Amino acid sequence: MTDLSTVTILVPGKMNPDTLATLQSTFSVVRTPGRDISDLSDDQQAAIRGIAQAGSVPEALIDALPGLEIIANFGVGYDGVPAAYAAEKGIVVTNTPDVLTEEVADTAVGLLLMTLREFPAAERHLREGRWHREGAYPLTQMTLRGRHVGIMGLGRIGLAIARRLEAFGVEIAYHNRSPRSDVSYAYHPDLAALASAVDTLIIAAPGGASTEKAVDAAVLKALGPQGVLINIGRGTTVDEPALIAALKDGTIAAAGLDVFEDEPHVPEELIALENTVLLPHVASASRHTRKAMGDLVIANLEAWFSGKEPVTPVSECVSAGITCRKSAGA
Ligand code: NAP
Ligand code: 8YV
Repeated sequence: MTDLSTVTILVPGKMNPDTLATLQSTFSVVRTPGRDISDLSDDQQAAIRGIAQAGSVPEALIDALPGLEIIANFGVGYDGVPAAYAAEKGIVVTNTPDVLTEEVADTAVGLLLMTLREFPAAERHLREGRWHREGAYPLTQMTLRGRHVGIMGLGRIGLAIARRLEAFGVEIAYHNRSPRSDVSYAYHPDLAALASAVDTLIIAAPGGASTEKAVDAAVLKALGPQGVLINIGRGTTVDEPALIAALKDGTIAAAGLDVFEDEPHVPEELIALENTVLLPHVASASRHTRKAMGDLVIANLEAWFSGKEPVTPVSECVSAGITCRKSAGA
């Protein structure tokens, strides 16, 4: 049985403080401010057997760590981790599915209502004393009533959003690369066709090459002038300049965004627009859910270094058949 306190884990950059504290009390943790490990000695680099991180892992970092066995990603989305590259080298990647699904779906529905019913602007109206001085906040042009919602990415989170929206009495359709056999919502194999069929498009798909700029000018045009875009997936899935143009010229009506192409940089043009509601990537950001994510990061590392299979390996590692330890007792 491996003594986990002898196992060296690199934790680069920001990490949830409670998770970091548990990592530090369980493993031998090496901290670096970012992904540059040039300040670590050769011995320190050679000792690293695991990475626990939120964000990205450059291929060069993987190449620089000869003893690396596992990358435990703090987050379900692992578009910042070259999982296929790691798998080729026999390095396991894990993520944090399921434990954040309900929180993120709650946020998506909240963001949808905030965007349609202009709640942030209505609240500002009250706080600025304008209700008292000028009277009631104007009636909103938009409502959830009668809306037809399309979901790009009907996976764990997309389905949790759909189930919530069923209770709101709206019609639902979706686009994935493959249809699901367990739902009766209308399936559209083409994203632009989904956008044409609905007036509200919610993105809950992963980032990465397969979804890069999938929501482009043509999809926004198909969504139409009553159209509302909600993105809680990844910013890279939306062509941001095309979205800004569409919001400015009335191609679509409004957008609610929790994620952006180049976080934490949000284009000034998006911030200046009145028909946007912008959140700083907070969909899973409660103490409750972040603790559950951190616990799963730790459970994956503990399982691996105790000689067991990781709890939640990503699909690239499962397909590569590398979820068992490379060498027992290593
Ligand atoms: P999931 O269960 O794997 O669902 C992903 C869904 O997207 C699947 O239905 C998949 O269906 C579909 N999809 C994948 N690639 C696609 C493509 N190229 N085109 C169209 N559809 C595609 O993942 P999840 O747990 O629901 O998480 C989804 C994503 O949400 C994460 O990857 C992450 O980026 C994002 N997220 C954001 C936050 C936040 O804080 N804003 C929090 C958590 C998660 P097919 O395989 O059939 O295409
Ligand atoms: C977190 C997320 O904000 O799980 C994801 O994919 O985007 C979010 O839950 C992020 O992972 C924290 O680093």
